[in-house]
Amino acid sequence: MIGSGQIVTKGLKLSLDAGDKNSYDGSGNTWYDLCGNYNTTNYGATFNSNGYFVLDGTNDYFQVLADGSSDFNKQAFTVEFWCNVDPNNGYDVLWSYDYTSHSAPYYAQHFRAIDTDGILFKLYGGTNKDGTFQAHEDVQYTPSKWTQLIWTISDGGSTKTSTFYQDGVSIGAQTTTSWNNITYYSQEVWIGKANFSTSFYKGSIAIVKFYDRALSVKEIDQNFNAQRTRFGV
Ligand SMILES: [Ca+2]
Repeated sequence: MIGSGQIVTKGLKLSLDAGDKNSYDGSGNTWYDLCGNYNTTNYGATFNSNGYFVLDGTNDYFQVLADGSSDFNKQAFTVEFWCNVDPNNGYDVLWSYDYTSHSAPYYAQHFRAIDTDGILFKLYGGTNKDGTFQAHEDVQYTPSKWTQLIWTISDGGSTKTSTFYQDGVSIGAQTTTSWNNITYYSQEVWIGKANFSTSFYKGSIAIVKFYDRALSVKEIDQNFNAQRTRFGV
């Protein structure tokens, strides 16, 4: 079901695709990682045979790993989604590998849509939500359509750049020159929820990928063009 063109594979650690029968064949609670690394467990999401899962915004989510330590604890990375966000009057968390509880220091890898007004992303990085570093937030995007959403962090030592992309195009970048490394914890890696009760994602998710490096603009465009036809984008 992969469209024309090749997906970037350098640094690819997780590749879930509900439209590829090698990743999900329509039955069972395991969403298989095409990289063979992190077979992911489905907690409640409904499969649609057109090649995606629907999450209800109430209690549906996926668990990639029970403890992300040593696997997802990266200082540079890319998280890619092909999804259709249904604004849920709250927080629609796409990807979460965060602190143990919803208290300081809060977030690490936290990629979510903020849809109280329909058009915001927000995420945090670093060691303290309101302290040493708050990575990148309030980037406008367009919800309620099939779309490719990507978040990259590039690591240049103390200089790091966070960039959001929608449909292959940068929609906001922020460079910080005094970034402490992200502190990670022995915590679950989740798709569709975080460690607070109002975090459940509402909408559809077809593809999730994680790279252990920041993809370039050219590579992001390559991934976009490889699969845009499938989603009518
Ligand atoms: Ca449910």
